Amino acid sequence: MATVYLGLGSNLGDRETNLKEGVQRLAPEVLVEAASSLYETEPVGYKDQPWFLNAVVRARTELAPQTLLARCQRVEQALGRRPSFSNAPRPLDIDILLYNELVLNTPDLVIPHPRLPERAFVLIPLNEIAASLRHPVLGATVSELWARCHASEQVQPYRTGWFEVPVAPNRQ
Ligand code: PH2
Ligand code: MG
Ligand code: MG
Repeated sequence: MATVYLGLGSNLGDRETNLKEGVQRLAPEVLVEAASSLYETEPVGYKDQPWFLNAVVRARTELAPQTLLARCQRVEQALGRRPSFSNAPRPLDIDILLYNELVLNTPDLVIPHPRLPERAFVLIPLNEIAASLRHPVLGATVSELWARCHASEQVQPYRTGWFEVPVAPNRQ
């Protein structure tokens, strides 16, 4: 069983519903066991698009990294995401940030997520649920990464308690 951290983002449609639906549709293969607050964030990269809602979740899964990626992409598509240019607006984006202590470099999947250290919209929610977690390549904790991050995009608290972790008998 692996512990993974996923970054969620939405800036099209009903953003909060998209994030909730996305988390629900990852089950039962990917069980979310903790969620950060929601943050409303200024777009990074391609600027001419609506602001995002972002969150980070911790989940447990038996899926191998590539299978987890495929699972995340299927959920993105189910929520209406279609192929587009990189950094384009989307109803739902699910990025694998960390997978246990794994370091993986393949053409279609890099873990830890390569842009994690430079994104406030990832570090702020990740710091909320995993401040003392250590980055397996950089050796720094999430709170240290956040302290030394120079990101300048605006990140505003949006709401807490958007996702209730379900109490299921088969979670162990
Ligand atoms: N995702 C991107 C590019 N830019 N900006 C914000 N604020 N939030 C995102 O989730 C985001 C982004 C590519 O996936
Ligand atoms: Mg992304
Ligand atoms: Mg993505």
